[in-house]
Amino acid sequence: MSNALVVVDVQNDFCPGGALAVPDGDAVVPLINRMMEGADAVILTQDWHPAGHSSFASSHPGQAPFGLVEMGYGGQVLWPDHCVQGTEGAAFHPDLRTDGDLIIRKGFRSAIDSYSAFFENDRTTPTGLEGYLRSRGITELTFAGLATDFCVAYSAMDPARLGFRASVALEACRAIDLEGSLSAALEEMRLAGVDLKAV
Ligand code: VGL
Ligand code: ZN
Repeated sequence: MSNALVVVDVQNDFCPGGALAVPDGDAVVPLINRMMEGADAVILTQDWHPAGHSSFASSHPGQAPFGLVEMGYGGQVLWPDHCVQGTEGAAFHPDLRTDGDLIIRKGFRSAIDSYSAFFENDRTTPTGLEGYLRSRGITELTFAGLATDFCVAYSAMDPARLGFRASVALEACRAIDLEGSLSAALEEMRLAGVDLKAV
């Protein structure tokens, strides 16, 4: 049995001062750096959008950030422009250890967002992470990072349905908490069989 730590989106734009800052987001960095030492494999994810991405409110005339639109694949929250490929905002937090085994980028298709490290928001387009984990014999996943109620939650619920064991280290996560999205995400994760490790 082999375990992987999956570090979700610990990028400048999700930290204080960033374009989509998660309150206290940078507080997870020292804890995650320590968690990396005990893992058999370390995988980092990076939100990686082209300019003009369809999840940006700026791409929808008349819409403001944090509004909701219908996208064909379902509801999509509109975000401020963030994690644009190659920008400082898309870079990992400068204090985060990035000497992990794999960096998986997501959200790079203009027409579709990807919260999960496994599938894009249509829930069917794969990122390739499942195959990577299976070919390395990894069966257990621990998630940490940003944001608890979006990319961490979506990333942790997919492996549960794919047959991996998944847990979330809540202490090493921070949330956006948009209109109750944190409590909703915690409940959904519980129902999906994700082991929530207490703060
Ligand atoms: C995220 C909103 C938009 C996240 C990414 O990392 O949780 N949230 N893109
Ligand atoms: Zn994004």
